[in-house]
Amino acid sequence: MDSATLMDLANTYGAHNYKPLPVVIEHAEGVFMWDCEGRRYLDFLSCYSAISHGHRHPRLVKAAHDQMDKVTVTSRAFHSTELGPFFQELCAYTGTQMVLPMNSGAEAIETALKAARKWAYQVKRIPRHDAEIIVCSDNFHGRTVTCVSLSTEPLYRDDFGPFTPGFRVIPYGDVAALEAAITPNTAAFLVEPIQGEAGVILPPDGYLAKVRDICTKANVLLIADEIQTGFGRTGKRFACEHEGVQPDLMTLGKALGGGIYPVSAVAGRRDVLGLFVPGEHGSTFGGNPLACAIAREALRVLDDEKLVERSAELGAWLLQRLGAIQSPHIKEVRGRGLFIGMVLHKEAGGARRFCEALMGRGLLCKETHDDVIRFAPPLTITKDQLEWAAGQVAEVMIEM
Ligand code: IF1
Repeated sequence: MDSATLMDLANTYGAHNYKPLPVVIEHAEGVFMWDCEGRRYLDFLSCYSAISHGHRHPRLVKAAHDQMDKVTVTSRAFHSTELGPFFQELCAYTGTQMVLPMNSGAEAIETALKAARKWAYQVKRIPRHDAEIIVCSDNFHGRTVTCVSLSTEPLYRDDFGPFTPGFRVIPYGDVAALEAAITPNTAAFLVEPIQGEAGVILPPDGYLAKVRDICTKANVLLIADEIQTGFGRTGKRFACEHEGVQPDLMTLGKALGGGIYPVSAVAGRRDVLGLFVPGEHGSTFGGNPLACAIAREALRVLDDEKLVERSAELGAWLLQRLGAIQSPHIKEVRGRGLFIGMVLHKEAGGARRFCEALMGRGLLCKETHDDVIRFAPPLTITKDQLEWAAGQVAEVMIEM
């Protein structure tokens, strides 16, 4: 079937909860994707950082095939050979003491919220069901009813109430607001080290370090949402490392699954995650052997191919190169590592039309919040490919 027919099918039988660019991906490899008509595109979205290893990385495909020839899912009613080693290796990679595996990022967020509330009642002795969790405006933590209950984006929440109670919203990057929002009932502060969906918003220098200090002093759990910023995307293993901050819990996802399989987890303090008792929390697929085998290899590939260092080096070049483009449309270029947002002036008429023009030139990226173009290629991209892409962006931003 050709692209038009396939798009019609999807439109006819699928809910319209997305408005995708009019391109139908037929196969992909490395940093490239091809549509049904054989056109090639450079992937500058990387499935929102799930494709940090590139499409179908050979080592990850092999790890998946090898595991599929043994056992794929068993439920957690039984142990499996991949589970313990995955837990140990993920703790080592994150510098934490314990992990709880799930599947989607939102499930990791829900798990972290439940862990924080349980810790509040059992350890901090907050009266049951009065626990409060502080979040930031313009956050994005997922699409479940609880995740949108703590969102400030009307589009994500308006038709989906009634909402989960117990959240307080403060401005992002505002240390004083955090201090003022903490009460004796505060269990945790949930924050993205860099706000991705909000438009790659970096906090003020030193913010995360001050937040760490405030949370420690107030006995409030610091939960870092590294689902999008994790695993090298920002030029460090995790974005908190830019300020040497170790959160009490961190939520992980996307690239942990190597671009092949949904794998997420909460990693953190043993005295928090250790509070879960058998039967209290779980999921059908969480920690399945196939997920563990792929995630273990994904961590090894990050190190073996120095993808974190590449992200830092190539990202610094890209930030400078995009920042040098002389275009009346560009208001600001910001980011860390290969996690960059180009903010356009309102007069530019919205970022989507620039993404459509770039698609016509063989570069696929995505706007966020109308006026920001997000650039997040796989961390395996080469300098030559990056130079070509930056050239396309420069031409579009100058010609349009
Ligand atoms: C969509 C956004 C990005 C995330 C952070 C948790 C989750 C996400 C920091 C939940 C997921 C995805 C969801 C996807 C588009 C994409 C996205 F625009 F929606 F916000 F990346 F910026 N924390 N982000 O970024 O993880 O349950 O999706 O596995 O919903 O359209 P998930």
